[in-house]
Amino acid sequence: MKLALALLAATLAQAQSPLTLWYRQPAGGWVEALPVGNGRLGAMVFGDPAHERIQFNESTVWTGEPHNYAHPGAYRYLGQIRDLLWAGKQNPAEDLAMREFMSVPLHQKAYQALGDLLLDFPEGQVTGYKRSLDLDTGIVAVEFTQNGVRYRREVFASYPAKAIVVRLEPTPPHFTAQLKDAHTGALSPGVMAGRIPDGAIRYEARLATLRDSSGVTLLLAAATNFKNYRDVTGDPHARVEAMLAAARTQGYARLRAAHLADYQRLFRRVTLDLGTSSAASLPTDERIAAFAQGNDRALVALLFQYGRYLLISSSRPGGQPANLQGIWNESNRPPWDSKYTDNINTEMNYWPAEETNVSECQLPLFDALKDLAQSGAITAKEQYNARGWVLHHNFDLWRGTAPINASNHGIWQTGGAWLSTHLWEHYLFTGNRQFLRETAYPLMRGAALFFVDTLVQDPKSGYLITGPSNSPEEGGLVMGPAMDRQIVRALFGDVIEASRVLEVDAALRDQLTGLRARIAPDRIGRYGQLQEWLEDKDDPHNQHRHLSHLWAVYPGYEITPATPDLFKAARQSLIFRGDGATGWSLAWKVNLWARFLDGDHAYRILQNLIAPASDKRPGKAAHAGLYPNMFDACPPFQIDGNFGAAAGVAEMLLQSQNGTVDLLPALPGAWPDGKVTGLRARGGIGVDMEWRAGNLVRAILTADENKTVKVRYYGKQVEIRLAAGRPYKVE
Ligand code: FUC
Repeated sequence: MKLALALLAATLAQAQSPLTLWYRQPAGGWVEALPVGNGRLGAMVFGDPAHERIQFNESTVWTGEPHNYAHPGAYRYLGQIRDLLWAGKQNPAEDLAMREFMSVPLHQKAYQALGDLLLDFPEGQVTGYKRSLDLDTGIVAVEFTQNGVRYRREVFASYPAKAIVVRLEPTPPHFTAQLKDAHTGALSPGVMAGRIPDGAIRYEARLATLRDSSGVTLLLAAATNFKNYRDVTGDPHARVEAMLAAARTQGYARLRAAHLADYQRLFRRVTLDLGTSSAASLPTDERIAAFAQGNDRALVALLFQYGRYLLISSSRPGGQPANLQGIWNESNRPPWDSKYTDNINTEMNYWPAEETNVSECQLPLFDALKDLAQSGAITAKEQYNARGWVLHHNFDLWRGTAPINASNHGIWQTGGAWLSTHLWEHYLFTGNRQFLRETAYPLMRGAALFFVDTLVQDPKSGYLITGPSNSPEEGGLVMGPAMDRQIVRALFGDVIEASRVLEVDAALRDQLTGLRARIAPDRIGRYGQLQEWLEDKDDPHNQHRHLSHLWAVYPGYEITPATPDLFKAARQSLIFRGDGATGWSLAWKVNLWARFLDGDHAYRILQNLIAPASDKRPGKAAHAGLYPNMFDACPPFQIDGNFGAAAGVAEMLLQSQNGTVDLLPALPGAWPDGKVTGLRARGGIGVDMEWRAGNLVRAILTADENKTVKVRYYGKQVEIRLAAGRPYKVE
């Protein structure tokens, strides 16, 4: 009896744990299944008692093979394309570019599914079913009672053990385990190996079964022959064997403990409490459905922490960066190839990395930038006859950097420049000079050199502009869109600053300073809007998902309250764009409204984001929101919205751009009381805060190094002196 009560109490406590997603039924479809991942392996757990499906991915399973996509000699057409654009002949310019200036081939390759682990158990009546994902442990659990026995299935992806671990407790009367190859459909009990039909990737997945007195542990390892974007000479079999050999020497308790130690070291750095309500005791799918009718503050905190969980699970040092779906993909023809779209989506994936204290999760992106700087140098040379490196609006496992798909939106020059600003931000947040010197600066410098060589003078205004380019993804091929100019100004500014910190490249610094001042400034148009293009041609009724010209407000910070006219115009542009959008666009709007210091408006956008998503079905409109598993829907599922939303919540609570640490800059009325610990501000500063009735009770700032910082809260600004490692209380 006592035990039963204790069990019941434990079950209830878990049901209401603020860090748990949970459901009363198995997943009906993929967007109901629960994700686990260790950065290289990802899996979706469906949780059917009798027929478990664990669909899994490995991050280097892609179509294609090592390939350089640059279009040899394309630079010979550059002048002609520009002249056509300057003569107002956009269609002929796009046609010429389509013929002579595009990636070879025109499309990049696709991320693939790898397989399913299928577990079959005896059928039978089940009671007390529950399926959950505990973000505090990174463990998916499936629990139910059958024939009087309470079963618990646990699944996690271990970074230290390099494997997906499945635990069955107690040992079921009997069960079968099979691997199903996502490319051939073949079923096999212990090993699955093959080659991607369209390409050079070979893969192997292998299952090991370990039994002990209290249950069964299944270890799933998978690997490919991918070594790097130019080398596929790895041996998947040897890799998988090595992974399993190491993992199988450990019992379940040790595997679990090692996973917790690794995962919690990252996850537990941040806590967020926005208060709770009765809705918090409901299953997660029901909470999403009910969100609009109430104020389920704890669901916002859950979404925030889920973003951190997903980043830890899909982007770990040594692996690939998080792609359009992170690492989770069921299809061999996924939407947009589940690759890297860097005219917003890839960057958004990393927006929460620094501020929410999982900085090292951004390292895979920086590794990718090292590759892209190499392949992008070839594209720069062949297509622009320029130094440095360039990345257009997509890349793939093979680090394609040339313009893909169509000239009216594929030719967009500032992907590498934008991603390079992440390098500088990483330095600002961490203060890691070695990283700045060895990794960041050479990449940033190369990204800037490309524009030193390619900025051209606008014949009308005399200013410097980029081109041919695009304001993602509208308006076609143009010269000098606002976003490009903002990004290049930011990049040049970052390189100038970095060269000062490192005391290098004085001549380049002067040159960049001179060029930067000549880049066409932002302009205010006839509707009081910030112009998206050089010409005053914005349509105030345009509610396009991309908010490119607002880049300088967020993620950039050139336009701030200190530039009041531009700030007002940018705000007007955002108002014109409306409060609806695709998933990731909503997430961007949350961040933008936070930067406009309007917490209530940011919260209104969050309400649009936290709504049941629906995909396009006959007779039914698609709309953005959250799927039952809280994956964000563009629709379809794209993980950027999850990451952008997590960043947005952080941005509402803390900002640190432009040299001031701003506490609770955009706190909405909906969150009068709360507490957050472990956020990070630029300057290497940790921030904890507690507020009540909308007022800051206390903030604790802890800096990595001695420094003086400006802190602002509720219009008050103070300057404080922080001693390294010593918490400073602001009240
Ligand atoms: C950009 C967006 C689309 C989608 C795609 C992956 O092209 O405009 O909405 O997010 O990336």
